[in-house]
Amino acid sequence: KAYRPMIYTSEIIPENTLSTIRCYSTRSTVIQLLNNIGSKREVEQYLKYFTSVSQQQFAVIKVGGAIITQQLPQLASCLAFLYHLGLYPIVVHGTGPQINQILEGQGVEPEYSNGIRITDAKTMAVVRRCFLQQNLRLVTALEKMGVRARPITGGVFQAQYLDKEKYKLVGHITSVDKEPIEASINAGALPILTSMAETTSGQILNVNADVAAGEIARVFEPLKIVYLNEKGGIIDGNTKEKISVINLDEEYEDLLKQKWVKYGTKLKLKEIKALLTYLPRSSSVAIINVDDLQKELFTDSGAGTLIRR
Ligand code: X2W
Repeated sequence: KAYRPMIYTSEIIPENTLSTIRCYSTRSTVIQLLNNIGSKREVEQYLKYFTSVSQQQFAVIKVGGAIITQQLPQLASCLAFLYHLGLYPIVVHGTGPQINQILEGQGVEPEYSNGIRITDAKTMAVVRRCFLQQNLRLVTALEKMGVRARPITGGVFQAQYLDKEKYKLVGHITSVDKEPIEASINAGALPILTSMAETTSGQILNVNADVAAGEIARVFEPLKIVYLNEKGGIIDGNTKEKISVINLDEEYEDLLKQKWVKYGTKLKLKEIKALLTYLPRSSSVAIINVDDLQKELFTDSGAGTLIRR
């Protein structure tokens, strides 16, 4: 049986939780957060729902590289909150902005096609370094909050070259090994994944983190799929307003024809469309800001952009 450090079930949430939590130094965060979100009844209802499945099926959370730079404390405390409730999201992170910063520092213009980085060997060295650095940053920030976190920087994504001529060292994921992730969760540690993949002959390839997170969601079929971005959702390029819901069955074709839907946004939407077509109809993807994570998980109203079929 998988190890859960703490589960607050319906008996303890309303009355006794707060006193139980105080035994732990980081638990004050939990108290604060519980007070910030929804009613206790709502929180309790969602906790029951989230603990009704196996631990690895709670959530997949994709963290954009920009979040690690701009909102690391908020991110770490959100993940700590979940961890201390006994909820273990599978975290997949990117590192796009950090790669670009280093490349620009070297006088190299980052090159993309369709939102995918063209990754030559020199660029791949930067990609790898950034992934390892940002992974360590995230894991360290979590450990400082009393969270056991396991860096998983390889051994999960098997890949082939997406198009060696065009993109060079970029992978198309062909299979996902669940074992390192399950082992981490069973050992009571949050799995923190980079989106690097490898070929059968051991060549490391670069994969877009949105795509890799989608592949993880495909194999684990979690209750929640969350993409954290700094904009807190998808912003309509014409109205400049946040889109609250996208119903893919009705809106996808039109959306893809919009001029503002390009590069990373287009890639993200395509990935999410493929994922939700594959998963049960009840599945949805939320694109939100890290500050709204609790609200998204524990209240009916949610936050950011919800994508469903
Ligand atoms: C991405 C991987 C990092 C990533 C890249 O090199 O930028 C490809 O495009 P964000 O921060 O989530 O955008 N890989 C092939 O996706 O990071």
